[in-house]
Amino acid sequence: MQNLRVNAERLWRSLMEMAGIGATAKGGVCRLTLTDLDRASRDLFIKWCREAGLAVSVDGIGNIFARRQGTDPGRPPVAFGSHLDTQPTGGKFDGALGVLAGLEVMRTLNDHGVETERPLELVSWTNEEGSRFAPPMLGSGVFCGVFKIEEAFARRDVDGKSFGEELRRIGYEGQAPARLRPIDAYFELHIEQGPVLEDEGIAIGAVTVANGQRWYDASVTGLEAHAGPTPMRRRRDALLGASRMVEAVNRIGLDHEPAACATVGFMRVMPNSRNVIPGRVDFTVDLRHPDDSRLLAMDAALRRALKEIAGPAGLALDLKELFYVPPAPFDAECVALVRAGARELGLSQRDIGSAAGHDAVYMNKVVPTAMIFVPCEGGISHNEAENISSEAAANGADVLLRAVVARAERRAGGRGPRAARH
Ligand code: HGY
Ligand code: MN
Ligand code: MN
Repeated sequence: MQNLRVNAERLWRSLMEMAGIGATAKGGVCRLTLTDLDRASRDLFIKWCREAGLAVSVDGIGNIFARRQGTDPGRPPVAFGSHLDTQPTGGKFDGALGVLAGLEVMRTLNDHGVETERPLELVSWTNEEGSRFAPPMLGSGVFCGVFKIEEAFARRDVDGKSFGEELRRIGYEGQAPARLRPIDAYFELHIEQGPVLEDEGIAIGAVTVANGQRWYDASVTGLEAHAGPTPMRRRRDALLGASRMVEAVNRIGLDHEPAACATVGFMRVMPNSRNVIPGRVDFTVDLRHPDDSRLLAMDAALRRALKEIAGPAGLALDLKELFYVPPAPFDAECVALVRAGARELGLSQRDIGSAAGHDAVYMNKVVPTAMIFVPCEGGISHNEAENISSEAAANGADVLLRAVVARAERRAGGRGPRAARH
């Protein structure tokens, strides 16, 4: 194991080929969940898994599992993976790195004839991003029992298409039960999506906690009216009210700095006509914090602020909390395997928190889980300019390889790993 390294060129080729599915003119990727492009990426991933001799199964919510048998097939598998769906102006590596580095781990073990006692399972989760169908992490959420599959199937996109219809349309409503089964541990490699590792010149982040999140849908209703004859003081302008609310959301984030985040990322103005005073505005709110009590304080501040803006302006406010996930400290034993992998490779490392949500956040509720971060250029992500070096991709995959094999080889009772058999 000591000298085992992934094939960095092969990993990079796979990343670039996958990035070609949904490639945008600006060098990013738009591969929204359950679209034809998502289907194409799934088909390619499954083709590669089968070429690597993995047994592929798809569950009822479209999660894809690719299994490498262990010498003791009855033991719960060590799982690892991420997601292939992207944001509308996403990058090549958010999600895809974790899935394809996992595939590279399987290919590398095959190349060197390494067997592991516990089986290994590579996972590609459905709808991690939550951009087309909110809330996010629906595939892992159903698997981990956070959502009922019926709830997921009923979710609709902005065009009114349902999750269930679209999953069936792309042919990925699988036969395997979409529910938890015995899994020994879960690891997820992901780009940091923030600036810390790059700023500090550090190669590997051992993720110790994922921030809590609260997502909301807000609707502000005023009165559509003619932009000309309607006197300024007689207006009930929904967009003016919503604009003040956006400012209030930003203020809440600043009031809880440095660990807080508060974002309005989506807004729909109706009727969105230049000479009509907007009668209704729908928008989203995304609050995050590593401390649950601070996140709750941000929630209270949000409800208060929006009400105080809507009332005097004669606007009706409807605020629904769509999604809440508490902060998630990861499993100490699994995090220690990430640190040990980086140490064995002589890579610089630090503990770090995740301000982004990941499928690992839900897996962490039900099995021992840890994440590995690698730096991304400028800390930029959810942006077509998202970029990493081939070296960072290989570093992350090499740490993933070590953590997964060490976990799969650990003897009962948590004692250290046996030497993996070649
Ligand atoms: O929103 C998130 O943190 C993740 O990218 N879905
Ligand atoms: Mn992601
Ligand atoms: Mn993302």
